[in-house]
Amino acid sequence: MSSTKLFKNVRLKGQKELTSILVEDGVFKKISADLPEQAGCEIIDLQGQLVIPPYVDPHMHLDYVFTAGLGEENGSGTLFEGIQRWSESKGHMTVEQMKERIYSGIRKEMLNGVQAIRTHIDVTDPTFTGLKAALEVRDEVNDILDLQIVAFPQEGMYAYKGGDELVEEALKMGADCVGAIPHFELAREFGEKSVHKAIGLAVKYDKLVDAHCDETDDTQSRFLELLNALALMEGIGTRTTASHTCSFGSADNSYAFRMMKLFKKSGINFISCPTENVYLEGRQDTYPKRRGITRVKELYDNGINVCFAQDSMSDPWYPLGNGNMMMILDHGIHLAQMMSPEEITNDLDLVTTNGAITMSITDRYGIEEGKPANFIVLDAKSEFEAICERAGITASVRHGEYLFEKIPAKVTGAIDLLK
Ligand code: 17E
Ligand code: FE2
Repeated sequence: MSSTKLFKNVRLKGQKELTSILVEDGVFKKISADLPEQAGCEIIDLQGQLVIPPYVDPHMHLDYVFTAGLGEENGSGTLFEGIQRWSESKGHMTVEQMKERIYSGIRKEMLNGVQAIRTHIDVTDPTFTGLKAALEVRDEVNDILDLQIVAFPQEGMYAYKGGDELVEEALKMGADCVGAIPHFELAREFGEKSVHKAIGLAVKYDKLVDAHCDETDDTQSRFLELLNALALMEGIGTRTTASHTCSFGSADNSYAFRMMKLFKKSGINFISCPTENVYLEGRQDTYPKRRGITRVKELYDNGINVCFAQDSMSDPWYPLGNGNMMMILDHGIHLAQMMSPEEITNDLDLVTTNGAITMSITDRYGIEEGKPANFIVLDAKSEFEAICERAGITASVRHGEYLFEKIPAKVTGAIDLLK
């Protein structure tokens, strides 16, 4: 028997008038202001709340969730000490323990309305504990979450012998994307070699690419330029992502001007992790102190796909993080100065649609007839209110079914007089 639901009084992005959404068998059947109430159809009144596609977190390290306290503290607060601290403490975990932490990270994100996550998983561990755990979880959550796995060489591909082979093995085991960390390799030449390798592997195994790229304030770190060029030459720009690209935020304007044209040509995607990188970068600066954030606003204005991500939840790099994409967005639009009326109307794209474009999942993502009925409901009546109030979510719906509903806090007391 087919099941139908009619969501009434829905406010969609950029629309003043309320509309209705008819869902049949888990798919958006019809989206229109005047849909009749049919017999046998469940009616749900959303009372003018804003309905948007689910949040996407396109850059997260689920294998690191809640590992902040396992080893020595990252006293310098830098990326490089983070890598050292992780290296010292990793390797003492079973697949089951790893899965437990991955699940706790996913649960936190999903309770904040996320329904798609791309996770980097450290594969510079010959036992592949993290990868085995993540592959199992990916299968187990398949119905409720789009989970993509990046074969990420946290300790480099060429900083020790055999690193590149581990990445290749991880792809054979089932990782979806090739990762890299060129700014961590021991010399520029090895960084370049790792970028060549990542693109080569993506072509060989038909995988996506997502490189940690230039996560440093060093203006000489320009692996992004090579990543983009190789992706362009192979015709896989839209399947390639440059994550972090902090140094591009410190680059000279004339260089950036030239690069923007080339990014546009390749179709490469960008991910900025605003909370994480404002915390990790600028550590060698005194004042003025850099923010460590890539040129988000300028990429956006040039029509290049850019999105925001969480990156960490209490790991050796960053002590906080809870998967609340509205909080990430709030930090991101402050740091990137994206608050004109027009920008505020579109800012939610940075944590929804643009992340889905980055993940190459737009065939099954978005509020459009014929697509899976996946959406979230915000406790707000407009984009402005959502962002200004950092609105929470009141529901997350997957294939037309509630994953959960949240009831907004009820306020009572003398404050009522101020109505
Ligand atoms: N590893 C890395 O290389 N960079 C980061 N920002 C995190 C882990 C969180
Ligand atoms: Fe990262």
